[in-house]
Amino acid sequence: MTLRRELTDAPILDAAAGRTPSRRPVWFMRQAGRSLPEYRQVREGIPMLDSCFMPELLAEITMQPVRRHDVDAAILFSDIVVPLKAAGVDLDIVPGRGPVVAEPIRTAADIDALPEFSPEQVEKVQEGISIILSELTDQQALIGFAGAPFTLASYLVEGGPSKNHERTKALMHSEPETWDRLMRKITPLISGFLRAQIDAGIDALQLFDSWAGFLTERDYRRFVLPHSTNILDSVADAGIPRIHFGVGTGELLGAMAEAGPEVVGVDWRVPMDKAAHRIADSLDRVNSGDGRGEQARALQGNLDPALFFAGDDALRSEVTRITEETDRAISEGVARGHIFNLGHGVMPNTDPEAIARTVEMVHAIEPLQR
Ligand code: 1CP
Repeated sequence: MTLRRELTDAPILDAAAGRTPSRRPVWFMRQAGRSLPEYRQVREGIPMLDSCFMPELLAEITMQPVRRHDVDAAILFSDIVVPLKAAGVDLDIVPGRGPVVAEPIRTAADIDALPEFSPEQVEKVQEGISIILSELTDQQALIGFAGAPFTLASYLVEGGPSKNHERTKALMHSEPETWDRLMRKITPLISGFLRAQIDAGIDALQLFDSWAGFLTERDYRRFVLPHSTNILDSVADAGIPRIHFGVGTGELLGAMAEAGPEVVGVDWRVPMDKAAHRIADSLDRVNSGDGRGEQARALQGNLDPALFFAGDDALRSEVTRITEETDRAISEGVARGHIFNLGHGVMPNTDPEAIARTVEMVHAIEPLQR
């Protein structure tokens, strides 16, 4: 087991904790990957899921965007289906499509037959984390991650990427007990994968509930929130910032904040100040009496990834708008800090130069003094 690094001057950790960072922290979801020619080169001929279990390769891919773009964090190169694969579920990541599960999970018997996860299955990932930590500076954080139960369950139930998640929704509504059984089966796997990364020394973690935005708030609260809360609770003792993010989650921001993360990732559709108010209002309602400032969370986001295609003037004006909105929310006491990011991942054919220039634009704006 690795001892956790003591990072006293890492902008991301300062922003997550509500301290003034030495510069405005920025990283991008999917910053590693197909937008980078050096990624395409090292991945050539190596299947995606194989690369996630090759320590030197996964460390190299994780470091590529950090070297090239001067972002303030690395995100572990892996995938949300890695713990399922490691445990022995028959699945693959199909180029151009995404994760495909050989035998979709739809009955109680299928759920009971899912294999258990144990940390030795991801030793190669832990070795990769050690290499990455030896290459990062003390200002750069390593973010580990896992898929949240709804998003992971969607791949298992649908058998692959889904446009409407209809089988998953059908299962939760028609057989709530079976749904609950599935949630209780995959929760330890997700917690276990996060714990393995924590033991290897990650500095922060993100729980991706990418597809939660397909649910109504009512269904999210009933079928998902208790399980995501359990996962975040299970890793609270690590004392590292926990980020929670989903796409199209404008209506769910308050509920997702109730799951307990220090940082809420905001999709690009919602203005940051509005997001902050929704979160603070919701937390105020559940923890009445604690005072508004206590309810504030740090926010992460939320540039539309399509803006990388729009040229520098448009990019600069969006970067300015987003930082101003967030600074206003921080000044009003409804947000605790800001980690600049996208409102979803980098698209594969993005020009890496536009990404690097955006990092410069964010770093050029003085952080709000706290
Ligand atoms: O061959 C390839 O290059 C495959 C493309 C690819 C990559 C680069 C996949 C398949 N996964 C990844 C890496 C990955 N996946 C990272 C790496 C770190 C980084 O951000 O730089 C991360 C964080 C993920 C997490 C992930 N996988 C999510 C959550 C984040 C999000 O984008 O919402 C999801 C939903 C997946 C599933 C997945 N894996 C791959 C694809 C193409 C998909 C999405 C498929 C779909 O649309 O349903």
